[in-house]
Amino acid sequence: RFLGGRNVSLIKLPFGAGQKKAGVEEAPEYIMNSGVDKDLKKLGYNVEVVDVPELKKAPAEEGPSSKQLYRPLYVSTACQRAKNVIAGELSKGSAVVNIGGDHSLGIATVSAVQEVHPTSCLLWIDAHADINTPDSSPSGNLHGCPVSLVLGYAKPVPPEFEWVKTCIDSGRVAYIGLRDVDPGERMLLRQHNIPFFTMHHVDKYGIGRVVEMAMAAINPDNLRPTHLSVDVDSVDPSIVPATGTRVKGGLTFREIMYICEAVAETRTLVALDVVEVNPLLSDKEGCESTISVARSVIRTSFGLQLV
Ligand code: 4U7
Ligand code: MN
Ligand code: MN
Ligand code: MN
Repeated sequence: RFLGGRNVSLIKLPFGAGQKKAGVEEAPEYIMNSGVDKDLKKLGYNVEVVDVPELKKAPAEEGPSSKQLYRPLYVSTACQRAKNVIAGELSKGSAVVNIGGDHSLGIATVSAVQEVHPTSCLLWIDAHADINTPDSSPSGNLHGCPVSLVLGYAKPVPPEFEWVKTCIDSGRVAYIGLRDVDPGERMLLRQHNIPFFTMHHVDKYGIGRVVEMAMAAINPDNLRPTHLSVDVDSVDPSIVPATGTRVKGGLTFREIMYICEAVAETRTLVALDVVEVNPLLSDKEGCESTISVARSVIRTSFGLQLV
């Protein structure tokens, strides 16, 4: 019942204006060069590499913005473009790997996945909940807001994002890895009863039961296609230092691998996001370690090859 069949499109999304640190737009090149295409071919997939280089080009004018948001026009334009490319690949019946780039691209990835696979569930692996509304955002950075936009919680919607549909409901979204959640975000999570598993829960129950509970909440019988969105800052900064918003006490290498294995086992994966790698924020060794985790996430989510 593997929904993506044997075709996978690796989509390079060199975009970083959802936050303020330069370098995250360089990540797709580094991640691709690590050999993820060969990994997937070895697993028996037909692989297509799709680049969206125009995401690097900022629009000439940002225009006066409401809400104190950072570069909303650029983020909106890039996400609209990325959404169309991703939806095009999904429409061919392929699974997609969305290689970011910062997590504001979640606006594009969720919009595309929900358009083509409208019943799919979303598993968001992150130190952060990324559910700030433009009003609640402490930073103005849109990589902290994608979930609120696709759930329709951003009210009023900033004019730049009027194209974004409320495309998923809270019953199909779950989080694992949280450990840095803002007050406005906590309120929304509670108010809408969104299942979230923090690092405290991972310690308390173990990753096995946490993944079981998360998937039971959003995809109980594996009847839904699954969209797995991996922010690499979910993983502990000791092995993933090359990322913009590090938070101590993250997932171990085995814990992130376990999540990917469990999703692979469901045979329901249609979309995987790997975002927030910033090769410029660490030394050579830290950068290699980070890229290697990103590569392992991709390989493992598309196939169990433990022994
Ligand atoms: B990421 C933050 F305030 N919540 O909104 C914000 F702590 O995609 C961080 O998960 C957001 O890396 C991090 O700016 C976004 C902050
Ligand atoms: Mn994060
Ligand atoms: Mn994130
Ligand atoms: Mn981050």
